[in-house]
Amino acid sequence: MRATARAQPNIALIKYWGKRDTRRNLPAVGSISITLADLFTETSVELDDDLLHDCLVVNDRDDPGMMPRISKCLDEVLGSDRPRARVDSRCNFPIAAGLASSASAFAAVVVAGAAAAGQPHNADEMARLAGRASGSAARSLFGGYVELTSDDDDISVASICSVEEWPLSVVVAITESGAKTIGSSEAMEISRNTSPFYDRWVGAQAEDLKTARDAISARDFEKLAAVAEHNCLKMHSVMWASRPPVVYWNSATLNCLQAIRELQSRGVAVFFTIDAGPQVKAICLPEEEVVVRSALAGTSGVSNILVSGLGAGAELVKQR
Ligand code: 2P0
Repeated sequence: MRATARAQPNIALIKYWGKRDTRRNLPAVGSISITLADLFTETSVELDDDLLHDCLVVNDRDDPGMMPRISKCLDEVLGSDRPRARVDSRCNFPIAAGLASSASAFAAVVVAGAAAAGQPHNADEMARLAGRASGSAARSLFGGYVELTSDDDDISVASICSVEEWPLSVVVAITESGAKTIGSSEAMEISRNTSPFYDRWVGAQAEDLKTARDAISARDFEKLAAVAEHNCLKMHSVMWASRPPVVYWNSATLNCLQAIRELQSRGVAVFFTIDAGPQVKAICLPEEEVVVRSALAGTSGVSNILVSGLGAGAELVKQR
């Protein structure tokens, strides 16, 4: 009745921002992401009939704040009459700082929870269940380049290109390691209700998805770079125009963008993306990783650098 799963976070190149249905947590738009290899969450779920309530430990500390979402997620996987669970999670990168820690956390808990109950692993179904807890988590069930499609009924998720077919590197510039000021679920609703650009954002997404899909299948780095940067800046424009404004950037975020523009002007194959946090993710060809890392490490306000290749979807590590 105990199982351990490992999941890697993913970085969206074509972003999810806004929900069509908050009750079922259905995204208003599709998205395309890359799953990372070297950052991970490893989670054990132990089901125990004698336990009176669920408990959650994250990085060796009780985490009652996150507990209700984890409990709800396990209810989705196992039904609410399930045995209570001891959940022990370990994460090798900063949590809740815009590095997609909820994506790897929920992907891992869904896989471990199902395995602890002896359920078969079906990635499509696991992705749907993880997506109810956190939209981006659905994408971490798959490796490489992943597309999430959303309609009025549900989501579907699939890998559209493998890591081996197009290996890229991701250099993350950490500009602030604390938790973000406003969670993405709440911020998305503020944008949906108040941003004058929200409807345009949703309306233009199909075209960005197609451009990115075409760029990935042609391994066209420049085309992918252009559409990913455009999509990212559009999403942040929607946020900035919300009331109250949703601004995740700090001055170092902008310094990093400038450093990446400078690299691009020298012909370095790199582009940026930024999520619901102030960190900057630089995506580059593997042979450019050293120069990108060094440029961002020397940028004012950058406190740490994480580097990762692309990796696999969530996997079961242990079951007993
Ligand atoms: C993404 N983000 O596509 C976008 C880009 C942040 C900016 O998905 O409300 O934690 O739990 O479904 O998945 C972060 O939002 O949101 C996110 P919920 P989630 O990666």
